[in-house]
Amino acid sequence: RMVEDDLRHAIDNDQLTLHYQPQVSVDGSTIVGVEALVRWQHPAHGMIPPSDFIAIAEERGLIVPLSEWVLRRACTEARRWKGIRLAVNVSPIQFRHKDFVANVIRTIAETDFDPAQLELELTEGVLIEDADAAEAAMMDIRAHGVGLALDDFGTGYSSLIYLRRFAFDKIKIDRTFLEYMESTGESAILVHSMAHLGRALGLRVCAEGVETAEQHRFLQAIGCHELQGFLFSKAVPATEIDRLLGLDN
Ligand code: G
Ligand code: G
Ligand code: MN
Ligand code: NA
Repeated sequence: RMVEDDLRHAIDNDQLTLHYQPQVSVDGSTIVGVEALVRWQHPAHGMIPPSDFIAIAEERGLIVPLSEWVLRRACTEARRWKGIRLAVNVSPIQFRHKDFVANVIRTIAETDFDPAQLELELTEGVLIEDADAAEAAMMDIRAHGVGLALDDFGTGYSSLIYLRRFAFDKIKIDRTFLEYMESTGESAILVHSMAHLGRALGLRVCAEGVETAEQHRFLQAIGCHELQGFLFSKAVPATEIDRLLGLDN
């Protein structure tokens, strides 16, 4: 109850903030997008990571207002970053809400954001429950020009079937595959296969969690399109993205 009241208060009183993690071209030279990642600056407990409150928001019926706050803030801030994509995470419960697509489209319109610059990151959990409804919502979103990425790719149960059935533009290879890549060799084979599969299906391939130059070289060699990870940048405040893009304000 207390956490719930606290979180509701945070949503209504701007205690939430967004950080943005750059997504770079595969040679590492150019920022091609940013992923919005929410943080909670709690007056008593300090910075609370999303892993600690997204699940609570989902359980307590707060994920819709929380997500609307995130999308509105992200579109408002990212509007000045011309020519780069804005990626926003979507929770399964948010996605299944009957007004999900309408809410997204309304927020884009109200913030005057270019739908072609927006990409929603869905996880497999989004698709599991009612595949027909999910398919319809995805078609609707894409018809409005918004892109769709399959997040955490490779970690679910039926990722391959989903690629055939659902209209994604991109896969994001989960960072757990990179974590142990150097040590085993098997992970490298899996990452290579996922990149090949994505490309063969005409999808953009993004690798997440890139931390070392060695991983970078490998991911470039196997034909990933985009990279994201601490080697390039952690998630940073909007003003830092301004600086990275050479905007002064
Ligand atoms: O930024 P960090 O590594 O702490 O993020 C942890 C998790 O929280 C990631 O899985 C990320 O997808 C999720 N997350 C971050 N921001 C949002 C958000 O705005 N909405 C949803 N649904 N998940 C988010
Ligand atoms: O599940 P999702 O992909 O949305 O989660 C993004 C999360 O991954 C964020 O919490 C972000 O902080 C984290 N992250 C981004 N880059 C790296 C990285 O290079 N290494 C590690 N360990 N985590 C990362
Ligand atoms: Mn993500
Ligand atoms: Na991910």
